[in-house]
Formats: sequence, C-alpha cells, structure tokens
Amino acid sequence: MATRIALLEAGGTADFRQVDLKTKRLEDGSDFLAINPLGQVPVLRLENGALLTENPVVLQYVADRFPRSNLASQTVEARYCLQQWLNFITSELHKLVFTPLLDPMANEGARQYAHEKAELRLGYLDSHLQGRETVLDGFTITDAYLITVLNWSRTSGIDLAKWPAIKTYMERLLKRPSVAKALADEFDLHNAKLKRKAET
Ligand SMILES: N[C@@H](CCC(=O)N[C@@H](CS)C(=O)NCC(=O)O)C(=O)O
Repeated sequence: MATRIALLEAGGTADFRQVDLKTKRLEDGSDFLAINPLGQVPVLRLENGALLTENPVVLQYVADRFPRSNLASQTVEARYCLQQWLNFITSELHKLVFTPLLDPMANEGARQYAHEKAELRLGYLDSHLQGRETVLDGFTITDAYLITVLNWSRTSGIDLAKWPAIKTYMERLLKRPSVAKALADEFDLHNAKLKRKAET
C-alpha cells in the first residue's frame, strides 16, 4: 500500500503481483519464499532483475527513481532526517505496535505489550504532528508509509481519539487522491480474493 501510494504520487508504474501471505504463494501458484525467504511484502524487482525488500528501502528507491516528485529530500542532512522517520515508522510503529495487534497468532500478552508500547510512541508522533500537515515539509514517502500504518488503527483496536493531531493528520491524508486510490485498489483486490476463496 505504501509503495502503491508512492508510485501514484510519482506517476510511476509497476507490474503488481498479489501474494497470499498465509500460503506464501503468488497468484500463479508459485512459491513466494523463493523470492523473499522472509515471506514478506513489499518486494520490488528492478529493471536489472535485482530484488529490493524492506519498506524504507523500497520507498526510497521509488522516490529516487522519480526525483522530480520530491518524495524524498535529496540533501544529505535532510535525507538523514527522512530516514530517521522511516525507521521510526517501520520499527517502532509497524513492527512493534501494529504487527502484534493485527496478527491472529499473537496472544493476549503480545497484544497487551503492543498497546503499552503504543502510548509513548503515538504520543511522540502526536506532538510532532501538531500544527503540521505532513511528517516533513511537503508530502514525502514518510507520509505514504505512515498513513498506511495508521490506517490499521481501524482494525487493530487502537483508538486515535487520544491523539488528536494524529487523528486530524489521518483524516486529511485519507482524502489525498493517491491515498484514496491506493486504498480503493487494495480494497478491490482484497474483495476479489475473498470472492475467489468463497468459490473454491
Ligand atoms: N520489515 C519489513 C516488514 C514488512 C511486513 O511486515 N509486511 C507484512 C505485510 S504489512 C507481511 O508481509 N507480513 C507477512 C509475514 O510477516 O509473514 C518491511 O519493512 O518491509
């Protein structure tokens, strides 16, 4: 979803392949673990055949491939700041807070732990977003990633009412055309998958 948003913002294209994250199979039945042994998305295959994984890396590749989109700062100091936010989103929010809340295999202890960790991290994010429309100056890949992760609050039992700046940020970004389209595309794919499952 984050890569989809970044590509829409950049006006770029990719040949998307759907992965069943439970069975680790692609739509043609081939083994996804042969592509990414970790069995995780996103994976981006470049024109030269090389594979890139890990959201912060895939997103920076898209931004750098389309520099005129201004999706990532090009100066060294500003790039470190952007990487700091990408790392915060990926390690502190995505994996530490949201993954245990979304994973049906997580037990009650794991969920409780994630909720406890959420307090400090979402409080920190809320302070940063006060008076800001985007994470950095102007829409960047940090926003593409952050809105993707925050959108999971709707199904993970995280009530954003406690963090008004995050709530406002999320409501605004969900209306952004690239975000709305990426969400709608992913929703359609999800529904098509459910329909296929019901038919088998
Ligand atoms: N560290 C990876 C994590 C990616 C990740 O957790 N992706 C989820 C989907 S949002 C996934 O593929 N989960 C399946 C699994 O972990 O088995 C990254 O930043 O790209």
